[in-house]
Order: sequence, then C-alpha cells, then structure tokens
Amino acid sequence: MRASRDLVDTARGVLEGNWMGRYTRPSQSLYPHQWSWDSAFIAIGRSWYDAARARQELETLFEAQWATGMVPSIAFDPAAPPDAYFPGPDVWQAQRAPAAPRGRPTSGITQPPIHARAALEVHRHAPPDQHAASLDWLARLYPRLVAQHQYLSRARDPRGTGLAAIVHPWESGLDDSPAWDRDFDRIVVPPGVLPPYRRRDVGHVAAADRPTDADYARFLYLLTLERDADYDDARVVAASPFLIVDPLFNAIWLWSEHALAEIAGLVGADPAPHRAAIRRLHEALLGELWRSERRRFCAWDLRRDQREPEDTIVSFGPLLDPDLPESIVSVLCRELESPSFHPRRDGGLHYLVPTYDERAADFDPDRYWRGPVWLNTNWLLWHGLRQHGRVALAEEIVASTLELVRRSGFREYFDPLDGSGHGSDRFSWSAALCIDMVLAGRQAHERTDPRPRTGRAGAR
Ligand code: 9WN
Repeated sequence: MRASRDLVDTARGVLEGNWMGRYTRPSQSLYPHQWSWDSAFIAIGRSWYDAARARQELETLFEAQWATGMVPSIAFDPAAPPDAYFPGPDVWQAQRAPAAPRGRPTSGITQPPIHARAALEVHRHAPPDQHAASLDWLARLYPRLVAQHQYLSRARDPRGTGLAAIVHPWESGLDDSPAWDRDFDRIVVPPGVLPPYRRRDVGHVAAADRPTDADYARFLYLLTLERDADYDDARVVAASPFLIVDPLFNAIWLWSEHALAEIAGLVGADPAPHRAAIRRLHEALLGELWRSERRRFCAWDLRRDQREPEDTIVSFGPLLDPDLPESIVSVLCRELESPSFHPRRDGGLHYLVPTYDERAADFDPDRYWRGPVWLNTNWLLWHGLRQHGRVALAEEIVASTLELVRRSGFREYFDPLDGSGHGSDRFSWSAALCIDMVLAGRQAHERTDPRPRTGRAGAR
C-alpha cells in the first residue's frame, strides 16, 4: 500500500515540475513545448487530483487546432529557450498554411487522436462539486473533437476505406518503429536538400537511445516536403513518399469515436454519426488490416500497396476495439504471451511489453520505439485487454509497469531485459499514466471489495 502511495506522490511531483502555467511539457530538456497526445495522457493522470488543470491542459492544446480540424503534434511555447528543441517553429513554418492558427506556432502534422477518450476520462474523474463546470467544458470541447475526427475522414483517407493514413512517422507517435522500416528506409534524401543542422536531442540523452542520423535526416526531409507543399492536405497526401495506415493510430481513433458517442449523449448532441463512424472504422480495421495468415494486424503502405510483416506493438492496437471478435482477441493474446513479447515465460528477468518482437534480428532494447517498454503503449494494452475480459494479462502488464518505475523512475522508456531507464527523465506521461494505473486499479478493487479504507484520498 505504502509503496503505491509514494509512487503516486512522486508522479504528482513530476507533473508539477513540468507544469508550464497552461499546459505540461513532456520533459524539461528534451521536449520543452506542448505535444498533442502527451497532453491527452497527462490530462488523464492529472484529472485524478486536479480536474481544473486537466481541463486546461486540453483546452490549451485545442487553442492550437487548425481551421481544418487538425490538432498539430506540437504547439510551440514562445517562452521556451529558442534553441531548446529541433526542429523548431522556424523550420516548420506552419504559418505558410492558411489553416494554421495565428499567434501560436505549431508543427504541420498531427498525432494519434486520443483526445476524445482523454476528455471523457477527465470528465468521469471530476469531483461532484465540479460536475457542472466539467459538463460545460465537455460541451465546449465537443465540436472541436468532432472537427478533429472529421479532418481525418476528409483529408487522410485517399482510398475511401474509412481508415486514416499518416504522412510522417512522427504522426504515429511511435516514430522510429520497425513497423514501417520497409517504407521509411526506401526514402532517399537527395544530397544538398537539407541545410546544415544540429540535432538537439542527442545533446540531452544518449545517442544510442535515439534515432540514427540517417533516420533523422529522413524525418527532416519529409518535413521539408510537407512544408514546401504549404501543408496543403491534398498535395501532401498525393505526393508524400511516406503514406501508411497504422493499426494503432486507427484503433485509437475508433476507441475515441466510442468516447465521442458517449460525450454526445452527455452534452445533448446526436450520437448517431459517431455510431456510424464506429461501424465504418471497425469494419475497415478488420477488412483492410487484419491478415489471418500472418495472425496479426499489419501496417499498410499505401504507396506500394503492401501490408508490412514486422511484428511490433502496433499490431495489438485493435484490442482497443470493444467489438473485436473473440477469435482475434485470442490470437492477439497468444502472441502477446509468446516468446516474442513475453520471454520471461522461459525463465529469467523480463519486463512487459517490449515494443518490438524480441526475437527479431534488429530488436534493440534501448533505442526509441525499436524494442523498449513505454508506459503509454502498456496503458493502451491494459485498457484493451480489460475490455475483453483478459484481466490476468492486463494486471501482469500493470505489475511490470509499476516495477519498472519503482526501479528506474519516471523515465521515457525502459529496457525490457534489465529494466534500466532510457530517454529523458521525469517524463510526464510516464508519471500521469502511472497515476491512472494505480488509482483506476484501486477504484476497480473498491467496486468489488467495498470495505472502508483508511488513508489519504488519491493515493494508496
Ligand atoms: C517528435 C514528446 C514526443 C512524443 C512522441 C515521441 C517523441 C518527438 C521527438 O516525443 O517524438 O514528435 O522529438 O522524438 O516519439 O510519441 O509525443 O514526448
């Protein structure tokens, strides 16, 4: 009991240290601006003890929403040190796009649409005396969340399948994942196209934890192509050499669409369009991305029309679909418990869940998204598994997650083999999602065991 209370207190300290007045930065040195899906995860964790700031976090982010409905991956903070993060607003030049917000510099791409789900969670956690304020807030945010989802249907679905394509690995949030290596590695950066630049990330954390220079150059090259198209969606989608339908991105969208249907009911709007979107997304995930012969959901490269065979964490994303057939849930769970993702079954120290098949030749336990455990993917799997009644595996993932943060602190990611921490330290979503895992776990326990508890509220 005591240990979990300490963990929640320390996590709150991390979030307070990263609070910037109107939003929370992901970490002090590596990420000193507001990131889109980070803010959603952070709002969920914070909402357990500070509902007002949780609401403000999302409100601040949506002030940066584009007129197209796109929520940008980064909303830059003009008060952050100008050289703190590269590529900064001068490289992105989002103001070239008429749809970009005036007065708040942003990136020109998006990130996974987890925000409707976050908004619903924040509202659910509001204390009774804030219920009315929270409902007002939800009603104000609702049209913006709808616009975010409509943007994906309108601007990112070139084949009309119902699924959204991403035009940059940064849009996936799992930037360097081997899931799209075959597509990304084909991108050739023409000599001389990038002006000289200095990476800031490797000045803050070990280069071996971060993407290689070759991958970074490809990231920047894609950025310049999008910028040179003035972030015009039709031009970008038509020309981008990177055009991927990611199972995790789309499963998050579907999960958020379920949340939006519920929010619509709460704010007196019509849930029917969301129910229709849910059916469309569910059918498209199964029809386009499920490959029974490979026993997994595959990323789909629209440029080459290939389904990618790499066994990565993105393949489990559709567990977030509450309507996923039981036969597929079983196949995914078997894979999650196989030596690729759960080698401890064969003995030895091991932490759950690596982001890449540990038996792959290029599995790297320490490099960003190419093997390490991340708290947000564990948190998403935990939710997915719980809604399919796979409680034992879900709880195993939580236990492993809490063990990792007790051992190595609120690091950005963790080596699944030895539990060491990597990337930045005092990382906000690690803290926020740990709070959610501990306190939501306690709430679930109290529902089944209603004996009175002692001790402070908000901790155990
Ligand atoms: C690029 C902030 C972000 C996360 C992403 C993570 C990493 C940025 C970077 O950090 O990406 O957006 O510079 O590496 O991959 O998921 O939102 O925490």
